[in-house]
Amino acid sequence: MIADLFAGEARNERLGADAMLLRGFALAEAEALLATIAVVAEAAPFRRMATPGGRLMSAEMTNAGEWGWTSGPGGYAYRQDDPLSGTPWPSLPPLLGSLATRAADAAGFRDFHPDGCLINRYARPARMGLHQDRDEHDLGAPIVSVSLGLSAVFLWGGPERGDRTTRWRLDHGDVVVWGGVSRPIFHGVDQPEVGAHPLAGAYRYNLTFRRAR
Ligand code: MD3
Ligand code: FE
Repeated sequence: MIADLFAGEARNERLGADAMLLRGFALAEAEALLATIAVVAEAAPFRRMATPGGRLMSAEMTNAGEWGWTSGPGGYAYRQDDPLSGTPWPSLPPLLGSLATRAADAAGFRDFHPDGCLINRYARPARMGLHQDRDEHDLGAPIVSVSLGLSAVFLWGGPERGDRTTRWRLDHGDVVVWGGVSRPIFHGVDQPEVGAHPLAGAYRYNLTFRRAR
């Protein structure tokens, strides 16, 4: 297949200032990443978290690394312990950390060393509405996002909630790096496409590597 000639080779697109889509950047490691997600989820199972307003988010989440993002009646917070077990989140496997560092580097952000990885799992009709990520201490650090499994349309807005959005299809193995002026931009993601992915079944996974502290 022609596509195989390009497997693992990044094809880059600019979403906006300081936001770079590295097509296929994680393709060579995708199976290992999915296996790692399964190991993490044995210790820290996927769960739907409650919003501060009392609704359940439709995406299921878990975390790896020193700091894990959580949501509940008390608000949003990065925590070192999984509230379900009271024990630390599973450690961030070196494979994941180095992938994030390499992707950030490829997008021009040097020395990115994440201290947490939020793992989102979407099965239709799960989606994520427009929001900003601003719970991180150092908003100067980028976020690296890796998409696996079923494809979905990502919505990329502006600094105000009502700003127009552009739509980007994120496929298995795609990596996006967001830093600088892109950090406070409103964004969200539609439910995954219909179907089954050969490696991930009915799911889309998204890993976001973050510097929380
Ligand atoms: C742009 N996740 O976990 S990843 C999230 O597909 C989140 O699961 C979506 O938004 C998902 O917070 C989109 C892309 C992403 C992640 C963080 C960002 C884009 C971002 C932070 C700032 C700007
Ligand atoms: Fe986000």
